[in-house]
Amino acid sequence: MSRLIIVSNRVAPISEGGPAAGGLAVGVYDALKETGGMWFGWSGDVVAEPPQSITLEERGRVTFATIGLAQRDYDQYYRGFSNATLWPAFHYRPDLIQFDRDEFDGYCRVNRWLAKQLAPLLKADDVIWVHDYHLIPFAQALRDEGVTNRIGFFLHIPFPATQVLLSVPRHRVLVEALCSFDLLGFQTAPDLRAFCDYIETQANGSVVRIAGEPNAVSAFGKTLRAAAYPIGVYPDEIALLAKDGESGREVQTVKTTLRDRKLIMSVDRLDYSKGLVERFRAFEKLLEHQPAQRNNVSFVQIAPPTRADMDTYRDIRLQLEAESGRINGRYAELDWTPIRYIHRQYERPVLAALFRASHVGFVTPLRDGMNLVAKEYVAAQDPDDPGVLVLSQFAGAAQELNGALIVNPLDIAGMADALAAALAMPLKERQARYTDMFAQLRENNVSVWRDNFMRDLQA
Ligand code: GDG
Repeated sequence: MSRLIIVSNRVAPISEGGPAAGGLAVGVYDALKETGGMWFGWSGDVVAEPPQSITLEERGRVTFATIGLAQRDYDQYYRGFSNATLWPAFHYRPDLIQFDRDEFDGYCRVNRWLAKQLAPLLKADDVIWVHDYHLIPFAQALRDEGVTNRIGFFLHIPFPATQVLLSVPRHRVLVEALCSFDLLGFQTAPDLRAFCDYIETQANGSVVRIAGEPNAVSAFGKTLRAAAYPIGVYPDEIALLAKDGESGREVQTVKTTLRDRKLIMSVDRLDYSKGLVERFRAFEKLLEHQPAQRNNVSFVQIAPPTRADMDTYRDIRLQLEAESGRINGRYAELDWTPIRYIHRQYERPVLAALFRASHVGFVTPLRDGMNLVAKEYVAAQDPDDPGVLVLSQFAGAAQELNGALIVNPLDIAGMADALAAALAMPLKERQARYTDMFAQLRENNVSVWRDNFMRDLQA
C-alpha cells in the first residue's frame, strides 16, 4: 500500500485519545496509522533565521515532520496573505481584505520553501494530501521540484463566489496554482459550483459534470478533478464523551448555578466569521420581546482566542466584550447573568457534556466551510431529551442538518424567534429532529469523508 503524506499548515498536536484531538485531526491520523505515512507542516514555533531543519518524530507507523517558521515568514505567509487576505475574502468579507504585495510574495516563497523541504523525504508511490488555504501553491511548488506523485487538496473553508474572488489581487495566479493538484475537494456543492464557475467564466476552462463522480476540469493547460466531500465527526464517540462528562465538576457547577433555567450554548474560536456579535444581539432581542424568558434562560458563549496578534481579531474581541457588558447591564438581576461570555479554551469532554446539558445549540456563523461544532452539538445530545440546534444557513453543515432550525445570521429578530421556538419545542419534535440528524452524522462520519477523498485521489 502507498504511504499517505499529509501536509497542513500546522501539524495537529495529537496525544492519542487526548482532550485536544478534534474530529479532523483524529480522522486524518487514523488514516495515517492504517496506511503508514507522514504528517508534514509548521511546528507552530517562530524561530531565528536561518530556518531550522525538519524535526522527525516517529510514532508507530507515522512520522511527524515539523519545521519552524522565521519571523518574516510567519508575518507574510501566515499572518499576512493567509489570514489577512485569503481568510476574509473566502469568508465573503472583502471589506476586511488587506493586501500587500510583499506578503503575497512571502506566501509563495514559504510554499516553495516547504515543498523543497518535503521533496527529499518522498518516495515514488507516496500519495500526498494537502490541507487548506495556506497551501494553495503547494502542488505547483512540488511539481517544480520534480515531484510526480498524486497530490490532492482539501479546502476546509468556503470557496467564494466569482465576484468575491475577483476582489483578491492575484486571484488568477491562485486558481492556476490550484489546477496543479490532481484532485480538489470542497466542503459543499455550492463551494464546488463557485470554483467551477470561476474556471468557466474567468479562466476560459471547461468543466464536465457526471453525476456521482468528481467533475473533470480543464484549465490553464492542466486537467484535474474536483468534488464536494463534506467533513464529518465520529458521532458515537462524541455521544459517549458527552455522557461520561455529565458528572464532571464543570458541568455540575453550571447546572447548580443555572438552577431550573434553560441553557443556550455556543462554542467558537473568537473569529469575525462566526457571527458572535449578531448572536449576542439575537439573545438580547429574545429577552426584549419575551419578558417571560428573563431570568429563565442563560446563554453561555465559550470563545477561545485565536490569531490574537491581528487587528481584526482584537477589534472583534473588544466589540464582543462591549456587547456582552451592555446586554448584561441591561437585563442582569442580582441572581442572574444573562450572557456568560468566556474567552478561554475548555477540554473536549467538558464541551461535549455542556452541549448535552443544554437546551439549545446556537451556531450562527456569517460564513463557515462546514462548522464541526454544529455536528458535535447534535452528536452530544441525550436521545431521551435532546436539545435543539439553531443553525446558520451559511454554515456548510446546513446543507446536511435538515433537522436544525435554519436561520439567517443577519436577521436578528428571526434568530430570536428561532431561539423562542427551540426553547418551547415539544419533546416529540425534538426527538424526531435529533434522530434524523444523528443518522445523517453516522452515515457521513469523518472516515467516510476521508475514504471518499482517498478513493478518488487514488482512482
Ligand atoms: C475550519 C473551518 C470546518 C472550539 N473551541 C474549543 C474547541 N473547539 C473545537 C470544536 C471543533 C473545532 O474546534 C472548530 O471547528 P469548526 O469546524 O467549528 O471551525 P474552524 O476552527 O473554523 O475550522 C470549518 C473545519 O475547519 C473542518 O473542516 O468545519 O468550517 O473554518 O471541533 O469543538 N475544542 C476544545 N476546546 C475549546 O475551547 N477542546
